[in-house]
Amino acid sequence: MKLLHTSDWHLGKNLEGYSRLEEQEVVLDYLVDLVNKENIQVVLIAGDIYDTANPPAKAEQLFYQTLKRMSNHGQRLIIVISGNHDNPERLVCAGPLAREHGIIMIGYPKTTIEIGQYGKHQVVAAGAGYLEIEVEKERAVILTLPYPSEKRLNDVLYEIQEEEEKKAESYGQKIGELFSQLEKHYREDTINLVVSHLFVQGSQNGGSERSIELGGTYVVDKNLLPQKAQYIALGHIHKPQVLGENLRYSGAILPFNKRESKYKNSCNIITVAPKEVPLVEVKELPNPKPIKVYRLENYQEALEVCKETSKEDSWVYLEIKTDSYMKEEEIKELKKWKDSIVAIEPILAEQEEKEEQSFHRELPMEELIKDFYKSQFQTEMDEELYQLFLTIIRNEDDNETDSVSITGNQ
Ligand SMILES: [Mn+2]
Repeated sequence: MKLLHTSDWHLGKNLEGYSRLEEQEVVLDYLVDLVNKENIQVVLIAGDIYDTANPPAKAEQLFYQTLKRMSNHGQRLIIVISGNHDNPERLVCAGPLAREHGIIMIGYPKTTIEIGQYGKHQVVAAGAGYLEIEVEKERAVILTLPYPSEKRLNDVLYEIQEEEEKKAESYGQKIGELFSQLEKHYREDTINLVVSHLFVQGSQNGGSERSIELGGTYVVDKNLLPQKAQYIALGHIHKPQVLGENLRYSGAILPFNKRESKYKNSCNIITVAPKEVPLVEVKELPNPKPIKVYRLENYQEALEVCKETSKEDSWVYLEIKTDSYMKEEEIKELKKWKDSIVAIEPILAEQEEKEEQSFHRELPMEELIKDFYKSQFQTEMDEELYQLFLTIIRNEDDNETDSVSITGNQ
């Protein structure tokens, strides 16, 4: 069986207010060509299809168009799960229409998919959190775990009141327990896979996480994932990475901010048969409009950069050292040369000194977070969020909080 693993499309995401849909379209076009060229039979999309729970109509349109083209009239199976950015109910609401195109959409952990025909293929067995597919006489058992917020996880794992004490178990333990139940569906004559949207320990963050999954609360140890799985297709971290031969983040389809521009984006092609070690090929994705960051000594240098880059398709950040705030005419002049300047950040001399100092000083966590927040969002952290942060680092009992709304940007 030949599969494609991709995730974190974040359709509808903006860069400082600028739409990225055109770029997303270019990359998705590439993926449609790729699945045809490589004769991919099954596509796994591991969550964060959209950037927000309420995506713009154009983003939804792009999603449906892409799935339709990828499926090629149901010749190819596509399995989509929700990530922390997706609204699970909304993501799957086109499911009944998608089915005849061979598209399976899963919003919540422990969802049971209907058995039967999907496009040209079959779901031959299914239960809460798993399905068995048949594609050209080969069978695969796929465990599906869409983003499991702590609340969703409690809802699906413990339905009975008596199990209240189990809620106190760590997030990782709960995930481990769920997987050890699901893993029983694996067989020797099937290809055994997982698709999930999770923060697994060992991941290097991609750059856009401003998450409060600090202190390990929402992190899952990789040893708690099904050891018998031949391939585990993960979404959530935007930087592609290998946590084990069979355990990978495909990474996002584009760099979504300047920190993410430091690495290349890719997707994975997996060729696998029952009982065999899969063959994984990493395919680099096109980056139609790269994000470039320039740190400049003065206004003149900035002007030079704008002239040099005026003809190329790129997003530009200018960080300009200056003694005073920049004049409006100067900003206009820069934008006249380069129209895709996303931000001009004056670095005042005193600010630079402070940056250097704070780098060397050892501040308590309570103060560092305020500085960090201010440097990231150019505004003071509000009191509610600050208190929430304190609660977490002081390790108070916070099990009832649903982390979806406050988890970061990944
Ligand atoms: Mn994401």
